Amino acid sequence: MRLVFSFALVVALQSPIPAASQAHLRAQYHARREQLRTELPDGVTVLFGRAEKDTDDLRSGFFQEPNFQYLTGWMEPGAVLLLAPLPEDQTSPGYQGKAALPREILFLPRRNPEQEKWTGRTTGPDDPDVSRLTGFDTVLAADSLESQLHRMLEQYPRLYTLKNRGEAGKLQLLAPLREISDAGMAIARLRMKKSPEELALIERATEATMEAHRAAWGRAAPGLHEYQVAATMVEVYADRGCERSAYAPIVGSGPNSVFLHYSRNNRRMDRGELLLMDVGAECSGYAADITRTVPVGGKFSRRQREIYDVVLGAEKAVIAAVKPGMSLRKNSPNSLYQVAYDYINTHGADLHGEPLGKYFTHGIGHHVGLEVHDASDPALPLAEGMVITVEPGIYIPEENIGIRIEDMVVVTRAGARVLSAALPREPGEIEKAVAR
Ligand SMILES: [Mn+2]
Repeated sequence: MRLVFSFALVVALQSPIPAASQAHLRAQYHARREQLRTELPDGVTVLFGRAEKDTDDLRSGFFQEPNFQYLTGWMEPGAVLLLAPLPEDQTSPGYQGKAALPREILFLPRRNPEQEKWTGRTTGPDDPDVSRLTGFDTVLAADSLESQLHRMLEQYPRLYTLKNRGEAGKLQLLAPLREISDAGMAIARLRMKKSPEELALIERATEATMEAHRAAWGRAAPGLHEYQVAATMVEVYADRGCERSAYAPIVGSGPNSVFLHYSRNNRRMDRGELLLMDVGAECSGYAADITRTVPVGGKFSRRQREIYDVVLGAEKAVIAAVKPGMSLRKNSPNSLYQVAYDYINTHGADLHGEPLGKYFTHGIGHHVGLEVHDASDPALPLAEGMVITVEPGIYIPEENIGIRIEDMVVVTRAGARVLSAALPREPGEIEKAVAR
């Protein structure tokens, strides 16, 4: 049941699913917009969904802007969301004018038969069932945004949008005399804590990603190219119903294992090398992010194993330290990064007898959700219901050793639950799984 439901979360608005869950989904998106209004009580918020032509990249199809998806669930291109704050005290001056305005409007582009020949049927603002399909009482044509915005701005002083998006400039043209404030942090703070429905989707992405890693272990062998391993992994999660990769697969063998975001994936691997796979699925919009490092041919060298054990020890130390109040930031009193760094720097050594801390060259983790590096307010400590990765690594180019172990973790009331715990990390188990 949960699977059926969670699968429905994103596609609900376009596919026939039971009326009860449609109502539930609409209620969830609506509740998020209500929360945002509470966060931004003094102004009008305008958010732009992605347009069909936002990018010239022909390698990927349309996908929705994640903040827009979070607040509306609407997955068609070119939509705009306009939110007014919650109605205030009814006795205050000006209340009558505000009460006459819609609290929220979804703007949709008018249907365009020429465009539909290329990209398919869209929902238009005049479609008779548009309110039911979108979950919005007021749905208007996108070309009326300007007039509606001006009506709203007569009543409210401030204007919010996502300032890092290109449309912020467009909005400034529509309201040249207004200072535009950023809604990004307020939405990020909402997105940090995952609902049970979101957790179910993240678990589904994690399951599919674990299966992809297992398939890669069965395939990786001397003579194979990195992209072949990547292809096997992508095939597995696509076959499990995940629509795309959450990020470009990172499959690095031997000397490539030390490059943090290596994605050329074009090298032929040899026996005895390390193979680092940082690959994750996106399912119904939600990402997973898992890394394992395995020995090609099935046996870690003594030195590889030494370094592996340090990374694994650091990962375990960090997971044991995860709880509400801890932080992902490097320089904070409850820093999980510091836990990893201290472990790494006090275990093992490089070829010159130096401690290994300097080879841990990135952060300890990040939030995961609609985006693999999910929106977050870095000043906020971890809290129950947040989903993060824990991913210590050691990269020693001089030895062609790059090892990262990355797991998906939910912060619980007292500690952590590792969503990817079923995917082996112990070196003995890994060797068994890749042996040939
Ligand atoms: Mn990561």
